[in-house]
Amino acid sequence: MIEKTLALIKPDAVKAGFSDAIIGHIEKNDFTIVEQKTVQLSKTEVQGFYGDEHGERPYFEELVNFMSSGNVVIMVLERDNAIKGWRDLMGATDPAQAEEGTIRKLFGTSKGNNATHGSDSTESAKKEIEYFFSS
Ligand code: IDP
Ligand code: MG
Repeated sequence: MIEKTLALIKPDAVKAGFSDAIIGHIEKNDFTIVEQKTVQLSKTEVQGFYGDEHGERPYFEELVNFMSSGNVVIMVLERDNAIKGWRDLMGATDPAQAEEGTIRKLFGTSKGNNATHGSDSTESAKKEIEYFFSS
């Protein structure tokens, strides 16, 4: 089934100059980038994005500071089975646990600084795409 998912290149990877390489992996895996913008998120925008799910977690403040620390590349990816396909291509949350060849293994440095984000379900994909690309 053709789906859309939200993908985000996090500030660690943008700062390290990995954006083009990550986009190369995306294109090589047959995703179409249907929306793309580069922005620096405010703390309030990050809290709005992650707060419902992670607001009570001990790492939440670190996550908000990190995600607002520099530019991010926010994309909508379209493909057959895009949601799971992008999660698989990213690999596990902790780069140390991620499989060889995955984006987080290649470009992430810690569980927090893990290079990319991807929606984890149909509902979150819809919500996250609307959060950044409604208008
Ligand atoms: P996911 O990005 O693979 O869906 P989640 O568990 O939903 O992983 O966590 C969202 C984001 O919060 C992670 O990608 C990571 O940047 C950050 N995070 C999760 N757990 C930790 C942690 O234990 N320490 C620091 N940051 C974390
Ligand atoms: Mg998640």
